[in-house]
Amino acid sequence: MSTTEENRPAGEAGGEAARAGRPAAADPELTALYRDIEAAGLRPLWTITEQLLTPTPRPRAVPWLWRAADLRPLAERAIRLVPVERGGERRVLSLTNPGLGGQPYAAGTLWGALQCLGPRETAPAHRHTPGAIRFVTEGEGVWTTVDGDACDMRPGDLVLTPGGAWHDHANGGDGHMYWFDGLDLPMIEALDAIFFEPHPELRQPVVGEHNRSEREFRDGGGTPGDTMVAGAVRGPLDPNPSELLVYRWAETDARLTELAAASDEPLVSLEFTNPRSGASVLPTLSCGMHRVRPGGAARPVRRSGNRIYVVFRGEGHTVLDGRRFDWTAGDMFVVPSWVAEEHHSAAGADLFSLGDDPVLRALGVYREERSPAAQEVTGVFG
Ligand code: 1HN
Repeated sequence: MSTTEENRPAGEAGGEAARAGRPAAADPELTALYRDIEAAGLRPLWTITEQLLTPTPRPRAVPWLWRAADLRPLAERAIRLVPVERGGERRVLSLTNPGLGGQPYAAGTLWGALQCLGPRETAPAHRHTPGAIRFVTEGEGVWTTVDGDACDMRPGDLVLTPGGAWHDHANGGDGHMYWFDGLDLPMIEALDAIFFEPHPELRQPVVGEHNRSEREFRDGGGTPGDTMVAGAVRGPLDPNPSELLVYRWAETDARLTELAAASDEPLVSLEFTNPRSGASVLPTLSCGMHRVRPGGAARPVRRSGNRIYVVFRGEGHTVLDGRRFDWTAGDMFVVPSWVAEEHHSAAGADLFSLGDDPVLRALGVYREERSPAAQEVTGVFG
């Protein structure tokens, strides 16, 4: 690059001010340049480089935790007071990250929420481009119908509603039911690719017996080993969602037990996979389950991309960038990109996770970093 008279900053002292967009008062030409750049609808990159190109990710979302003790009674009151109807579509309380300026998102790329249904209620059938997953925390009697396949839901089950699939939730029982909803909605919104369509009927027709995808998978010779991997998916990427729509807790639990027996790590993890390709369950979202061994203290790890955790069983705490987040069953917390996380549990615990990492991997921008030393705890959340 050449340094000519034209682009050399005017004098030593003036250079820094000029780059920062703070023209020295004595330089009317530079003042006029910045005024005219702004008036032309332009921004000079040299004044904003450092805020755009940060050494590591600076997510606007902050580490945060929502307690079951708050979520659960509010959902119960909503069941009593707010009907589930067309227009509103769903009785859902969204995890709203205080770093995101009031947007109803848990993190910049992820929607997380608690959804609930009362006795005999139906959340109306619709479809949209964002993909979703459900992780059941409590209750029974609800099935989610996905393109005609009624998938029964029980605690610990994972149910997929891929982008574009018709879906409704029906409670055929007399109890209340609660589950975690995770969606790629903020990501699809950022891509300006939201499409939504209500189904002409409240409930779409159910085709045949319940749990068709599960039965077809079994009848085709599929085994639980095809539905999850130890650790996390590293290999294939798949633009298609899994055709298997339900991952049952009994199988997840059995696999975690097996993994824990075969290792002395403080934490064992599995990721649910698309059995056809071995990729993540949806092209945009990964789902995992993590068992913290009694007395377990996992080593810190940071990853690019966002994650939401749902505490399924047990209690413990997670250290996020030096702050301790205490949790118990039903709590939900978010780990924004590149925040160091470290899980602990005295009596053992099971955590469900939702991540956006398939997208980062597809784009070649995924990174993770492990550290051998526990973080120093300098604060406590809440
Ligand atoms: C949705 O369709 C569901 O189908 C849940 O249960 C949560 C959040 C935003 C947009 C669509 C559901 C949602 C959603």
